[in-house]
Amino acid sequence: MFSKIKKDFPILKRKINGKRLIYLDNAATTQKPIQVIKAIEDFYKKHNANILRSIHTLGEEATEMFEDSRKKIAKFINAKKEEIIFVKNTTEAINLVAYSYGRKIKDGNIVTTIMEHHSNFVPWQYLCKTKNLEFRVVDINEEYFLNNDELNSKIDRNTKVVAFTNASNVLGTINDVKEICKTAHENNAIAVVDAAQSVPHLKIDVKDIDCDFLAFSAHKMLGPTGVGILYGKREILEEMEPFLMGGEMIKEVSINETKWNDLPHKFEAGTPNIADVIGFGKAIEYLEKIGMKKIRKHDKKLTKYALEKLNNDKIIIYGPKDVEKRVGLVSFNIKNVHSHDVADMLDKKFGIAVRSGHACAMPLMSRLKISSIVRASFYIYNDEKDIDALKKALEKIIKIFN
Ligand code: C6P
Repeated sequence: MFSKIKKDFPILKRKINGKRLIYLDNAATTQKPIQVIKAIEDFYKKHNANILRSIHTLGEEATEMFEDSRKKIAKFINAKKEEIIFVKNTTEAINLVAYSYGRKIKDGNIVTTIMEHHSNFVPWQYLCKTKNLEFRVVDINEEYFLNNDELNSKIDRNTKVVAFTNASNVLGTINDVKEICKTAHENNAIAVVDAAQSVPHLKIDVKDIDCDFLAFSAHKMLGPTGVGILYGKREILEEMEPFLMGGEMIKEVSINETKWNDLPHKFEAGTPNIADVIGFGKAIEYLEKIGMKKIRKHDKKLTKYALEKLNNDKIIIYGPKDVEKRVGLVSFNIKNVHSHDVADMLDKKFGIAVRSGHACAMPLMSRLKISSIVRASFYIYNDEKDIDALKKALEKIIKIFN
């Protein structure tokens, strides 16, 4: 099945610097299948109208298609449709929580971890600074897992929010979300899960995890850019004040007062990214047709293969050894060669796209005592041949630089 998937992705036919494109930058954003591209085109060609406003045929069609996507996404993570809020990306989803929920916090501490992407670090650090709250950061151990003892001691009765990633975009480490949410709740804190790198790879069930908030981006799972999802528990969202104010998030406005709209619209001010939300619905359909279990199996197979193939005394690999405990990405450095030089050469000489740099995780870079990494990240259209090509190219780069 996975061998046939490539044909659905037109961009994979491209040549880069005369070579077949080998796309290994999926943790940054994945490529889009023709089904998603066509769904967006079809919307603009046949159904384009604003939603929830106009009672004409196009308006009703657009609203139905948009809300249908919301239902698909809700089902995908086992949430209720009114618990799915459309934003523009994971970053905005987390900022919404830090701003709207954060506004109610008066004292105490917020716990996060050293392996966070800046999106789940900076908003909390800023909230702590502006509200005079204590900002606590849990470290990792030598095996690249969160330090459990430290986690359990840093979360205490004064903790208001535990904000942590389900899977690290640098290490690949999968954290025990269920257990961390439980610890947060035992201390009357809420749990905010950054699922940007987990929802594309793992079957996520928000009821089973029992998180209070979960954030992810469509563009990292075959969907378009400009669409993010914030899942929030209904009872918590009901109590929160809106983040942005304007059209469609109101029920009634007078000179003296405004009544907020019902969920989820209370948090969706203004015209949303209608076409791309509909495109994301198609991406969910595509992933479900393959099945998240199969996607995870493929992911583990490629990660295991990559870890074996990149085993070289000139290459330093970061992240857990056990593929059961990591998502489909491998970060590494070639000794004495800057990550940007490696990435540049992979692109220019071999047509291989990888990410290089600090990967928006500067606190983690400092912790690892490095300034940057090279990262190869996989998705459903990658195969062993792509990794073989990466291995060969890296061996040549090692020779050139030595
Ligand atoms: N990481 C990467 O190359 P946005 O940009 O808002 O869609 O996603 C932000 C984000 C939040 N959390 C994690 C764990 C992430 O990996 C990302 C995005 C990309 O690693 C772009 S920096």
